[in-house]
Amino acid sequence: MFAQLKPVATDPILGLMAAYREDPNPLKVDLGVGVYKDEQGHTAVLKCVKEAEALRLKQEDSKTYIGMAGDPGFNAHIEKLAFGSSHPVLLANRVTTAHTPGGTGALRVAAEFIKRANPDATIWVTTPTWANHISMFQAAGLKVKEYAYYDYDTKGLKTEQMFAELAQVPAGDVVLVHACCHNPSGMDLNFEQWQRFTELALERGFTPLVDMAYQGFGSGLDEDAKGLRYLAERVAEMILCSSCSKNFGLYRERIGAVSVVSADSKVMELAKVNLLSVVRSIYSMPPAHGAIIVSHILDSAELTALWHQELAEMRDRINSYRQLIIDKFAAEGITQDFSFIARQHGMFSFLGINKAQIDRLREEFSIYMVGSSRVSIAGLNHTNIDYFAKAVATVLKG
Ligand code: PLP
Ligand code: TYF
Repeated sequence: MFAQLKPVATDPILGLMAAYREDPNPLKVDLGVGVYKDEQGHTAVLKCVKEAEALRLKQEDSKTYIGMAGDPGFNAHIEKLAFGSSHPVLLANRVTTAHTPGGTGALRVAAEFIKRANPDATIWVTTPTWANHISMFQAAGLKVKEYAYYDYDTKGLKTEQMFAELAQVPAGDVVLVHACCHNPSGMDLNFEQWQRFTELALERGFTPLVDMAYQGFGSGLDEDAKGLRYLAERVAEMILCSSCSKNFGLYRERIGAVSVVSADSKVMELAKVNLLSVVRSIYSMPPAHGAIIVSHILDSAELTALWHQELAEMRDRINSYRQLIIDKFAAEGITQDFSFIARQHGMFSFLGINKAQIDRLREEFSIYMVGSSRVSIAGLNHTNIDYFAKAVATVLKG
């Protein structure tokens, strides 16, 4: 029966990762996958993580199963980190959280949970969005539709079109919004736009699903969550999917969380049993390691301070390269306007170059970026930035 299987397209981002690995060119530059790299081009384990792991090794006295919701200590921490410690939804006991295998696990659990609550729900995603969003929601049997978001011409948002389209979303549907550091465009909602989004959610009766994979990578931990906190204060229901892959550098440990906000604590209990039943039907219980590491860090004032420092270092490095790209491009005589790169946030921006130029960068210069011209800025460093700017100048000249 396996011979009857049909071939499937592989994830182009992960394919790019493999192609880069195999490229023998010593000058090769990886601007593909969204993984933080330091000035040495290395994705190091954070110092706070190393310390927490040492602590875990010393303290752990059992490997018995944890519950379906995962580590309660982690779940309490992640709620406070996302919503802020005294958010009304937390004080009113309206939130239930399960830790999940990565942000991806959180999104898949959320999708199955939505399917249970409203099997007819359509989930609306930004154009464009992370490709996995669409395939994951469809795999869970949800219908997916898109709403206008990034404007490839102005390199900003299609603000009015976006709100006009959201004003047509029927009650009972779900609208996915990126909390910060939009993947793939780097273009985020400003606070006023979060307010308008909130108004529409209330008016239309759709349920927001906030995906926060990059808290702390945009402007700061609290700043990046400001919009979702405002939204959560006003809507009766929403879902938040968060990830510790980027901000704790725990990618391969697969740690994230799904938090369901309900109208009151009674509905929250109903949401909780359903959420856990979804979890049980997929993987019973999540892996513990990543959650315990994060808990150890957030339990300790000292490790938390170290984490804040390391997170700020990653954020500041990316932000400084946003400006440096613009400066280096100008120095290479590029006259095209790239100032938008400094107005965007997080790991990614679209360069806005065409397919032939992207192919030439890969084939002639071993510079790898996603086919949409999305670049992962952390792949740049003092050793390769001039090479990159020169190569872009060359392909832009044609
Ligand atoms: N959501 C978005 C927008 C992402 O870019 C990612 C990937 O980094 C995720 C969710 C899930 O990340 P992970 O499953 O690695 O935690
Ligand atoms: O968009 C990115 O590069 C990150 C990492 O299947 C990623 O979100 C990419 C593809 C994938 C899982 C993670």
